[in-house]
Amino acid sequence: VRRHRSLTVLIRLAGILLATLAGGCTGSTATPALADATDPRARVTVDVETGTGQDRRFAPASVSVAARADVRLTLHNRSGETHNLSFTGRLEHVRTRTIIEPGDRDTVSFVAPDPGVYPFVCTVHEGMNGELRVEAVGPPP
Ligand SMILES: [Cu+2]
Repeated sequence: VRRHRSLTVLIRLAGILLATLAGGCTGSTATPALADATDPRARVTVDVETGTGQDRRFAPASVSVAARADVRLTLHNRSGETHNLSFTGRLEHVRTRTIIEPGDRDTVSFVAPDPGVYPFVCTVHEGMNGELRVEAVGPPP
């Protein structure tokens, strides 16, 4: 009978200890998860292709990212001609190498600026253009 009682006490103590540990864990992991979800410097990968053959266009011609995101934008030249992707205006320092050969890719990295529309062109082909839409960072869902 005595043995049975001390076992019961041990089980109760273990239960209290587990409850305390679980509570401590929940409290310490909640904050970093929330911080990740609202991190304004989210990393974003953007893929743009050219049309094939002599189809001189960017596909898609309009891409969107969140303001202040760390953007890695890749242009994949799927055509039979050389192309590039060069921003104009406030983002004009962001450009791939001037000559991307057919089949090749080039990647540029930059921080998305304030919300707005930022045009880009291919400097080899007049009229071949697209836009980056930078969206305001909204409240977490
Ligand atoms: Cu071009």
